[in-house]
Amino acid sequence: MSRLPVTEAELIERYGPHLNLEPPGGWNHGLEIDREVETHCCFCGQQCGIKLKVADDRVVGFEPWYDFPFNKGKLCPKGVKRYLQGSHPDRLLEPLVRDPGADGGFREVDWDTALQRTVAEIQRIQGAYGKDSFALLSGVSLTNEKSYLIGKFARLALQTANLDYNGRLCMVSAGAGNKLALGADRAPNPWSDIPLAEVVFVAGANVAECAPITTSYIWQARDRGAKLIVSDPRVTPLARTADVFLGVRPGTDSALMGTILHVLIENDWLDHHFIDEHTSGFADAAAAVRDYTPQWGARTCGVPEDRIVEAARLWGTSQTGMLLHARGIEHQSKGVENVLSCINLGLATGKYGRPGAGVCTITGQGNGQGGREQGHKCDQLPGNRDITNPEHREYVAGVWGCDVDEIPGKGLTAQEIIEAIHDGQVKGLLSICFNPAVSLPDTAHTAAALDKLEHYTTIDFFLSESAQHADVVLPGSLHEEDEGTTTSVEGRAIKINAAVPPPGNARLDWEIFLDLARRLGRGQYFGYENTEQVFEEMKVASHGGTADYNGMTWQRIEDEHGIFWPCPTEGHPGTPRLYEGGVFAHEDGRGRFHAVAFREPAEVVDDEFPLWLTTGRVVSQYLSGTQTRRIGALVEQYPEPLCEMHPRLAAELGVRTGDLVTVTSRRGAMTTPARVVESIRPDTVFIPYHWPGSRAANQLTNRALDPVSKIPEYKVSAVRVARAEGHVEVRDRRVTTLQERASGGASGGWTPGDGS
Ligand SMILES: Nc1nc2c(c(=O)[nH]1)N[C@H]1C(S)=C(S)[C@@H](COP(=O)(O)OP(=O)(O)OC[C@H]3O[C@@H](n4cnc5c(=O)[nH]c(N)nc54)[C@H](O)[C@@H]3O)O[C@H]1N2
Ligand SMILES: Nc1nc2c(c(=O)[nH]1)N[C@H]1C(S)=C(S)[C@@H](COP(=O)(O)OP(=O)(O)OC[C@H]3O[C@@H](n4cnc5c(=O)[nH]c(N)nc54)[C@H](O)[C@@H]3O)O[C@H]1N2
Ligand code: SF4
Ligand SMILES: [Mo]
Repeated sequence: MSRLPVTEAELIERYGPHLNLEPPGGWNHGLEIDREVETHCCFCGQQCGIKLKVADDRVVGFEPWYDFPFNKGKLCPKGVKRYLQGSHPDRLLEPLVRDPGADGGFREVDWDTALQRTVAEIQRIQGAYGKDSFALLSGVSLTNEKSYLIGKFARLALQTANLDYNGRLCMVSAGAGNKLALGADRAPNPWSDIPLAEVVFVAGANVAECAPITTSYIWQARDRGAKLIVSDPRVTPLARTADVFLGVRPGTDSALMGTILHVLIENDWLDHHFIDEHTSGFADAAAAVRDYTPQWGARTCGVPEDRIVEAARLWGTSQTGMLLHARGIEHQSKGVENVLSCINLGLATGKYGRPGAGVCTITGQGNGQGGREQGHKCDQLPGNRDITNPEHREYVAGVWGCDVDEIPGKGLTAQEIIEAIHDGQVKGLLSICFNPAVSLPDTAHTAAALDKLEHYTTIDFFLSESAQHADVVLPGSLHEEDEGTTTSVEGRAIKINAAVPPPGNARLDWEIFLDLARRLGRGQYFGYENTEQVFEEMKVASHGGTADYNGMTWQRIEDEHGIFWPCPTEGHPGTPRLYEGGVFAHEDGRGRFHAVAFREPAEVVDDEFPLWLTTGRVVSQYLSGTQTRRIGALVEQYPEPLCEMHPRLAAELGVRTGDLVTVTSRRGAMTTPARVVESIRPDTVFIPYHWPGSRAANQLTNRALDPVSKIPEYKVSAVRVARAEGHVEVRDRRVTTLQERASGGASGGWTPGDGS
């Protein structure tokens, strides 16, 4: 087992500090290409079309796919380099079982041995402690078909209520807000609406780095004269070009949006006809912001008063406008309230159901949209149905051919499952496409939970940091090895095509679940021969739900370059824009305002922890990093987490770029190089979270959850920062560019009086 490096130190020893595996001249120099396969990028929710080049059953490169309408051949650095994962020497090729005596802590076994071990443990644990003592955690880098299958597997094969997914760390605040206010959960607009907007308001989204293709839609709007408003504690690359930059203090978005609503009301920049005819609850929402004057908003959010008023004026006096939000406002213990306060601004000004008008969340993971519809959330059945609703249960039981009582009730959410492991309620875990050891808040707490499990099986194609805690590791499939559909940021279902078979003894993810179901004696519910059959059942299961795929076929999806849901019947063209004519998805057709009163984040700064910490992403790394930390060119671009801080704070601490700093919170401490930039609030530091172990930002973050969505508050913790011994050369290639541009006088540079 010497092939499997298990610790960070071993990885570094083996591959060098930057894991750069690409030989000079590239791996695929001079190879003859057998075929090009039209498919989509495996990474973010933009789901860019891409053509993968295949030689000798290996993906060896890519070509732009100019015909796919969303990205028209454009790709970001991750899309360009994604093809380097498949042939990576760390790829898992055989099932593994934990063996403390073996080199690397694991021993290779055959599939039968591995699966029997897992099944025996499921049966032992469920026999001793009850069905719900075995939990399943899933992920939304998986296709719709796999999400659907896993939801059904948990309910009918494992028979546990405790199934949840990594979208819980990502999209759930937006999902809950959308459903509460609008009745359906999807960005209401196709992205082709963005260029039609007179105002684009980007709230808590680092568009250029995390949704790179969306930038080009915003540029198109700019070319037509659109104004740009950005709210973020950091001057992100996009924010450098903004007309109005609102440098909010972390955790104050509902105060900012509430103040904007107050100003809209004071100036009568409202669409009264829309409010009267198409909404309910305006009076209560207005009452909640009665005292949210610009002075109060400025004090609370740390943003100059006149900028808030200017943002309100631009939004309120324009005919069209799009508000795009992402995790900056959603990753909070009031994530749902933040989303609702954005939707209030859309409803108040009638910005729904028309070209160029809408409030949209930008989805995160590849299938962040579809994966939150097909029923692998703890409270959900396919079609975005509610697992506690008797009619919804009855319908799905009919499709599954089971007794309705066989479908368990609502289970625990992802973070609650970790707490339940600590409490001894959950004893066994199966996970796929989820790396909680890196991605959940408070990593020490997560690691202790994983180690406390009586049994843990995980399915992955790399030995992730979570897999290193497992008893059984099953080698699953990479994106390009299986086919199915995903649903992109726009709500467009698209076709993922298989380019190559899984290498070695790795298997397709969905086949692993079928095998497990058979071994659990529940094979009768899982008689699929291929994933197209799963799709055919899934679309029936979704019929009549808000996310209705019933009229789609794989062939149509491919021929039409994707279909927007709802698409309830054969021949239905799909629905690029929701709520046309102001008709919302609630039974009364009205959009609902919500009264949102500002409250502070779960943790606030004090004398001991005087700075705000916020966390997020950089363009070249993806999520917990298991994939992108293995791609040399991406690692080169941003090799290690840097603690971004403002020059004023750096001067107070006596720190220059490259000096090591120790960042301490109530959960833990980490030491990492500083990066001094003018593009961040002086009272805030930012650390990207893509690294494990001692380099994990989640050593510091807070486990506080939003009461409705149960999303962790990744975006707000209180910390102190001190200079540590040592200095390293900072290799981040962006440092110069950012500093040069910021000092070049764009709206980016922080000026005293901008808050804090
Ligand atoms: N390169 C890259 N792209 C990705 C991913 C990746 O890992 N790497 N992941 C994908 C996934 S799953 C997701 S969820 C998306 C995430 O996409 P984004 O949400 O755009 O990315 P984040 O970096 O998490 O946070 C966005 C911004 O929120 C700001 N922010 C922090 N705190 C606050 C706050 O209190 N209020 C406001 N208004 N803003 C705040 C941060 O400064 C940051 O600029 O990206 C997707 N795309
Ligand atoms: N501090 C902080 N923490 C955060 C965030 C933040 O902004 N700040 N963001 C949060 C967000 S938005 C998200 S989405 C989560 C993401 O957190 P995770 O979902 O834990 O992150 P991933 O890196 O996607 O982990 C997925 C694992 O599944 C594997 N995998 C990927 N695709 C497949 C597949 O098709 N099949 C199989 N079998 N395995 C697969 C990968 O190798 C990887 O090990 O992190 C969250 N954590
Ligand atoms: S923008 Fe997202 S989908 Fe497109 S290439 Fe980059 S990571 Fe892939
Ligand atoms: Mo995400």
